[in-house]
Amino acid sequence: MPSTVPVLPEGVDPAWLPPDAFRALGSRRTLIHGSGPLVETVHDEVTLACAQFGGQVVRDATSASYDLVLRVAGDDGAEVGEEGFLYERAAGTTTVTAAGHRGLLYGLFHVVRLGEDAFRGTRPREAHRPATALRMLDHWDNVAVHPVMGQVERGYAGGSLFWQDGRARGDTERVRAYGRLLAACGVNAVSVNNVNVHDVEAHLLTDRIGEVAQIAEALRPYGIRTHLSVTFAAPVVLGRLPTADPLDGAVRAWWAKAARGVFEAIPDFGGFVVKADSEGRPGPFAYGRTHADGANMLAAALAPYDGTVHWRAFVYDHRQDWRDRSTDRARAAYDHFAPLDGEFDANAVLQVKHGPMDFQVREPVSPVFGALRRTRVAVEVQATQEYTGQQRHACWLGPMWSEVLRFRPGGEQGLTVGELATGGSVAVSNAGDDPFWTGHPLAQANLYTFGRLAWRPDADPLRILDEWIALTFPSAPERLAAGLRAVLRNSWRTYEKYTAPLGVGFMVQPGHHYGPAVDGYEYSPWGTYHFADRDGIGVDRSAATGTGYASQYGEPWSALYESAVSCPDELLLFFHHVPYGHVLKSGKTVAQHIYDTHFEGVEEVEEARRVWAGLADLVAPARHARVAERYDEQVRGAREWRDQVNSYFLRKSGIPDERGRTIY
Ligand code: GCW
Repeated sequence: MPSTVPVLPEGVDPAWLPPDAFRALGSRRTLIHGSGPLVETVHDEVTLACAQFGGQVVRDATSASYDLVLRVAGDDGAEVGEEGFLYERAAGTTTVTAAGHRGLLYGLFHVVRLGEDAFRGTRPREAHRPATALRMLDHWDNVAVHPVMGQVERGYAGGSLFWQDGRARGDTERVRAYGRLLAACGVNAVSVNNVNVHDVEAHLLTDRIGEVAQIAEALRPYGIRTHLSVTFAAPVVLGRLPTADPLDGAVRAWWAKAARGVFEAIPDFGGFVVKADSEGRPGPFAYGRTHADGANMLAAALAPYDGTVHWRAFVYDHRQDWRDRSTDRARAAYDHFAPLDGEFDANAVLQVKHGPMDFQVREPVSPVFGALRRTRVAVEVQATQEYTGQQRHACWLGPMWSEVLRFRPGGEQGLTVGELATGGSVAVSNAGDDPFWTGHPLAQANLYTFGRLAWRPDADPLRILDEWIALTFPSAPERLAAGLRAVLRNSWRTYEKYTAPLGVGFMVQPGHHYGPAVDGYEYSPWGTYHFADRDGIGVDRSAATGTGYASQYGEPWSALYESAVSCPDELLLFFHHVPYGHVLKSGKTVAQHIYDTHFEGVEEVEEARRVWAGLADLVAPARHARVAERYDEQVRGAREWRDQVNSYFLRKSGIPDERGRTIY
């Protein structure tokens, strides 16, 4: 039997699973007990590690003592569910007990993460289980290269891992390697195509489902279920029906048959992801139906097979008149979906972007999480750095996602977003066929952190960063670990400093969204305005005088955001239009804050580049060079942002920099 463990193609970076990360495991005596497909994966993993480091692996024996016992024990581990495991160490033996084979795989990677610590001292029984059953990466991958968006929409890591030359890749070794990386950080679902489903990709649902099945087969040994983005218009474009009306009998029958075909090809298929009535995609509005009608129709088709529909809440008017101040894009998800609360079927999940706009460097948490108490929701973040430097800039998003997941929409006593998102955690993937997987090698930390936060939304992101460092650089001296921490831990805040200030968002080049253009979207139909004039800047979203968005929150948030006095500085311009002389809680005026943060942001990037240069002797040359080259671009980009933003506000406001620095 060939091993499940993929052989990485020549030149591909092992990311957080280099052989050395398995040293502690591979040099021990391990007993594996139990059966199930993923137990075979666990067995192959341990076998390979032992072959490399001199350990031993034994199957289903009883006597003798082992350093590590990995066992599937049915009832014994039942309290931690299908994917959880119990972990303990006593009398020189470390034991992982799982109720099912899936849990054993996660238990194995837990041992890998602990390294030598897994084999020291004693540990009382600990229960580990994921916070949510769905931890998914959405790939915005096109099968055919799109004339504008390319192979991967908003992709900054080369081509697709799944699709090449208009078809599923024949060689699935790399796909399996991806699945392995994902399993090691806790991800268990992947959606394999873009939510903007174009003509070619529509066929994956029916006549090209075999290609999806090929991908599913490669991911399955690592516990990953495959999902598919589908177009709402499928009955028309594929089935040649005259309508896609969700209440039409023939349309419903068409979807039921399509779902049957999918599950015949992929028995453990996860479900559909749908972007409907959004940015030009077809949806139920065309037939006078609601989004609940649309989602429930697909839920009904999937229900016989336990499939789930992930229906995206990213629905807004992208043909807005900038002259009309009463429309507010931020309001859209709540306005569309709050009235439908309670109307979605049990296997329909509403997938909500973490903020009300679109993955900006700083947004408030979407009010939808607090409003929909009778709907299963999933939280969607963006690992692909569309608005946060496009994997040319180092920007570790762990702290931002952690803030979102720990936010309590109902106030201190209420549940967190991580707890409310019972429908799962989803990230738009930042991976592609680039040798480093993510373009910027340090962007691997975002992918890893997402998986770990999906597993445990209340985890400390800095500890996850340390985990990633220890796995990725297993024999790293402390100087390297300290350097990596230094360049990453605050990189999100640094990025925020040199880009759009105080939560106002955008100010990017239209279309590709890279680099500054303060007024890039100001008079466009997209609804992403900052309203800067000679006197002030910001969007009045208060209930008293603005768009009323602030009142979509419950207390204490609606009161906090309503007033410019109580609104947190970092969100001030998201919620309020204020004069440049407005004094922030920090004691600085808005104008001075803009100048100061933009100078600081650039200095911080310059410092990060220096720190990275000083690590050259500790990092493999190819990786070091790739990151160094990205830092050159980040420094250039940050200076461009600084100078455009500072010059813009100096010219608009006429307020000089207190410190007399050069502004153009
Ligand atoms: O962030 C925006 C992107 C689009 C994307 C859309 C979405 C897939 O600019 O490229 O489309 O969001 O989330 O659907």
